[in-house]
Amino acid sequence: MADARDTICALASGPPPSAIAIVRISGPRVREICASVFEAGLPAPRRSVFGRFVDVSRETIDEGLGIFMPGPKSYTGEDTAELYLHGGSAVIDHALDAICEFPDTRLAEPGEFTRRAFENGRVDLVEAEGIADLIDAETRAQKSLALNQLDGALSAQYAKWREKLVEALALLEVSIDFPDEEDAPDETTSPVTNVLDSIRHAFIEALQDDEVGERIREGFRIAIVGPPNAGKSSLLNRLARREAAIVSDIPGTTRDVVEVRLKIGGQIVWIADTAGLREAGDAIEAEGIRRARERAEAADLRIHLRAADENVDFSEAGAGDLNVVNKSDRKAYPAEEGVFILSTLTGDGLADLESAIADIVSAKANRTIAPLITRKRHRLSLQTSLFHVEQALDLLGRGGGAELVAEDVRLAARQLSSLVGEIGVEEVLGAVFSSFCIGK
Ligand SMILES: Nc1nc2c(ncn2[C@@H]2O[C@H](COP(=O)(O)OP(=O)(O)O)[C@@H](O)[C@H]2O)c(=O)[nH]1
Ligand SMILES: [Mg+2]
Repeated sequence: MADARDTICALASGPPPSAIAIVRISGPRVREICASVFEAGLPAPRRSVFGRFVDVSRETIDEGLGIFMPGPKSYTGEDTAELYLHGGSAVIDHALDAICEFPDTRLAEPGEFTRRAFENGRVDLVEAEGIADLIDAETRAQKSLALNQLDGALSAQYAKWREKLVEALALLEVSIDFPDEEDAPDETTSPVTNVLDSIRHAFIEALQDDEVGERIREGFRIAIVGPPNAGKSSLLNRLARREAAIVSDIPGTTRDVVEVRLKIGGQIVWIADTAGLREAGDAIEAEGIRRARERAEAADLRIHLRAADENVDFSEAGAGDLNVVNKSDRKAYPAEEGVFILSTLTGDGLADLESAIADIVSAKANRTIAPLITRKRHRLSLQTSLFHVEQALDLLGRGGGAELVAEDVRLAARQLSSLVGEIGVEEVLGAVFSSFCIGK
């Protein structure tokens, strides 16, 4: 990322043409830019003013509303301004060109406004991720997850745990500072153990969430599995309502995993069509089958598909999987509890399967009201933190020295600090902010 002292500008609204375009500016030159670009001069703070916008040669850019928001109480914490223009590309280009005429002023990189907000302490890292997620949210569930993260609810929980760890640390310091006092260890060890134990329980509980936060954010994974020619690719195409996978009567046609992204039951769902499970014909098919099994194992839901005119055997299916018999147009299959009967050729029975998938997925999503962990980064931090807490408890149990225990507690606390970005690891910051769109 470039120098924070530059003044940055960007189109903050969607691509042109649109009714209105919002151009955003942030940085030390905002006052100077507004004083010149707003024809009537620098407006009063936080007041929207209507007027003409002009470039350095006093040529009209457009007319519209403008707001000047002085730092530090602005989105980025710096002086910022927003121009509401007509949303045509010539207007937007002219406005951005005119602003970039000013010294040390340039177009913003993706996420740079939010990065500055983070650097100026306006949001922490978890909240910044919430902002990005809110913009990317396609489902209500994703939206409420993002809002919960953006308003600091998650950060508050992590902060609370961190405080507890610091509390444990303080108790340990007592026994480090007064090692000779007879009763010191007994008096302090037990409260430390209690604090650490309650944190351990809280971490384990948060981690045992079936990854529901990640699934809501990234999508639930469904795998269609079964023998060759059962109609797996046909089913995928039916669910996707397009020809995503190749259908043929040649067994072994599907060799790699074909995935489509759909919205079912108010959730994002990835449905994977896989190679038919059989003795492989060649090395490529064998690899396809290996991938099929791997995908099935990792999936949140498996659809076991069989053809009615073949040997129907669901012995591989596990509890919670969906058992489906296809090609009912070719051969009638007797109704059976827990088995969906359909024909991807005629479409019979498909609606029932779809609504069953919807029910399962939304039940999974609604298992917890507000899952804590929404991405791998959080999970890894929490797991590492838990590791150190357990290490500390183990040491305490074996009568280990307070210094050693304290070191693990410190490492556990550090993980939570880096999670919210208090201790900035540059690569983490880069990874988080580069996923943003320009203008945010
Ligand atoms: N009669 C009938 N044929 C089907 C049905 N579904 C798939 N097929 C046919 O079965 C063959 C294998 O289908 P495909 O989707 O490629 O199966 P996959 O190997 O499991 O992916 C193709 O010739 C399809 O046209 C169905 O419901 N009824
Ligand atoms: Mg196939």
